[in-house]
Amino acid sequence: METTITTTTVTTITSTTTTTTTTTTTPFPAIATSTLSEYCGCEGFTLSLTSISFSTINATYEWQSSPINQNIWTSVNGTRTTSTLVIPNQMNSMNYRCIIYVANPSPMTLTSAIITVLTTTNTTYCPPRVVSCSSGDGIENFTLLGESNTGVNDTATGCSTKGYRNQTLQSVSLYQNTNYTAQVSSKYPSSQTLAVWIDFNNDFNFELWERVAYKLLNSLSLTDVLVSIPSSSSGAATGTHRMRATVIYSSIPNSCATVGTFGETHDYTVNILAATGT
Ligand SMILES: [Ca+2]
Ligand SMILES: [Ca+2]
Repeated sequence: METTITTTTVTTITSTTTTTTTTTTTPFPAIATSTLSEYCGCEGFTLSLTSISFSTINATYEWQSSPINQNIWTSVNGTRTTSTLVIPNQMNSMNYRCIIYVANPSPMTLTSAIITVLTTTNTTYCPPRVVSCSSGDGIENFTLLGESNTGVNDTATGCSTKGYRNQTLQSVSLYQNTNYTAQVSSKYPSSQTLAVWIDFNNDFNFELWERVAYKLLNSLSLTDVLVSIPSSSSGAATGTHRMRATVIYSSIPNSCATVGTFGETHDYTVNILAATGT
């Protein structure tokens, strides 16, 4: 977004005097901004105004949303005395604008420039909500040996930026309807709860039925973790899938890390193979 300021200068010359009149027009009284341009299901965002060119004394604000490019506006949360608004979740891509009720020096109603926030929840894998791993919470080592000499062998990983490590270049092949043992450690000694999901239906979401491991890590040492790959009839489709491992301190992890304050997420790739007579 950019602000365009149009300045018109009119100079009138008469035989005896010169008069110069300058008129400045700002096309929008403020510009709507968002902390995210793409909403991906894990982290909400905050709308606010910049380039404000009205008096904020006693002004009130009403944010409105419209399905993208449809110009059908509805109030998001009524009229408020603050110009910022937190949007915790968004189903579809939306436009936002703010109606500004100016009080000073005289009442008038203004409308901000529009902003677009796209929803990418169902078209890409969302990074989880940012949690902290700087105290050692999270995943230090994650090892899972599979078939045909494949395996994830992710060791001494430390604390990832924003608590998220995309290691999907590492791939492990696993049979349907078979149990495996992963070895996982944290750098924090207690209350690190691990969950592992595989997106068997490749819909970019990790549902509860896709959880293949769940274990409390209460040691700095490697802990054996049972990874149970379900049968074909229980949804373990053959082929390539995203695998997500999340550790959260003192809370039950979900794949968006929407609970807890400390933890970390690693993503890997799994190739599910057809069961061989098991
Ligand atoms: Ca890590
Ligand atoms: Ca899924």
